[in-house]
Amino acid sequence: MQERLQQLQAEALHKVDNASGLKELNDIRAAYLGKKGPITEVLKGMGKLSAEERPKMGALANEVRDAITAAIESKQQLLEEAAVVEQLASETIDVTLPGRPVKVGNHHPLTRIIEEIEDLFMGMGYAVAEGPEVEQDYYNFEALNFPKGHPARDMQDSYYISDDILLRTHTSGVQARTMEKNHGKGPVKIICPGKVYRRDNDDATHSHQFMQIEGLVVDENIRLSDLKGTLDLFAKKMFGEDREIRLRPSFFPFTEPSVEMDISCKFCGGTGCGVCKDTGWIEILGAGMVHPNVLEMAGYDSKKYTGFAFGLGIERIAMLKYGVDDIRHFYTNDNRFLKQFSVHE
Ligand code: FA5
Repeated sequence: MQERLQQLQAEALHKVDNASGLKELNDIRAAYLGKKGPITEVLKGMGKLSAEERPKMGALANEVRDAITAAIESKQQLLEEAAVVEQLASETIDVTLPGRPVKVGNHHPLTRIIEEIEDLFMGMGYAVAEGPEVEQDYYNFEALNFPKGHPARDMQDSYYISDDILLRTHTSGVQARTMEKNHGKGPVKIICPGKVYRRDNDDATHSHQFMQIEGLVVDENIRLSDLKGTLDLFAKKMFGEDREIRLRPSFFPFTEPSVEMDISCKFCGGTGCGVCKDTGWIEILGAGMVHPNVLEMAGYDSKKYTGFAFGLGIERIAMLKYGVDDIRHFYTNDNRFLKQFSVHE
């Protein structure tokens, strides 16, 4: 019996030594130390031993079990440590590798122009106002001195939703809304950026949907020279001192007198090209002194108050400032175009 136990110990220790994985080690444990294992089997023969030998064999069997258990435990520790080392090696991150570049977006060129113009006018004490894009005929036309059937309505071919509701053709409706809210009292000094819609044919300088910024100043003693000075300052800040500007007499039912402002064409230097339709000039805004009828309709005493207003096309300004030769580039969202305006590259 003693020999058999020693043989089992040597056999088990050899297998433990050669075990290459935790599963194999568990199988050895079950095979040698389990209830149906060979050691238990050997011990069943204890009854045949003398009373003297029995405790010796019992003690030897315990020693054999303890030796196999200790060998399994230390091997288990070795295998677990090896597994951790292997896992760490396979998950190693090389922190010295350069990172992948993160693409950073940028503001749309039209947003940049709006923000620049807002900053400029806010610096002169203007507040920023808003108005609805789906507008009542009253604010888009009637309150601006365009009665129903007035031929000047044809200047702005409109998208009507019902007889009285349309997509606003200009931001000038905000003039009427703002003055009405003030109940004919006190000064008004606002700009209003926003989208407008017209049934214009799309070409290099026209779009059926575009953006405008409206400006309105109403107070006592506001004169045409105030308008001229404001537009002059605006043009110089936006385009630089060297660009030529001209004011032409024009007509809008809601201003009297009315003017339009042109800037010399950046693409041909004023000699004439496809973009400026061979005129050498590009129109960027309409303006004028607020018509007394418009002041009165909004509740202002036109003998006491006067005002000026202007409405500029944001795309046209962006075209001139950035040298974009076709308005449609602003709407196609072509990344090759947009990323030229990135401040990050
Ligand atoms: C108006 O819309 C007037 N409401 C402007 C105004 C405001 C006059 C206050 C007097 C007082 P006009 O239709 O000219 O005016 O348009 C103003 C500007 O919008 C033009 O100078 C031009 O820069 C731009 N614009 C007009 N039509 C288009 C279009 N189809 N596509 C792109 N820009 C346009």
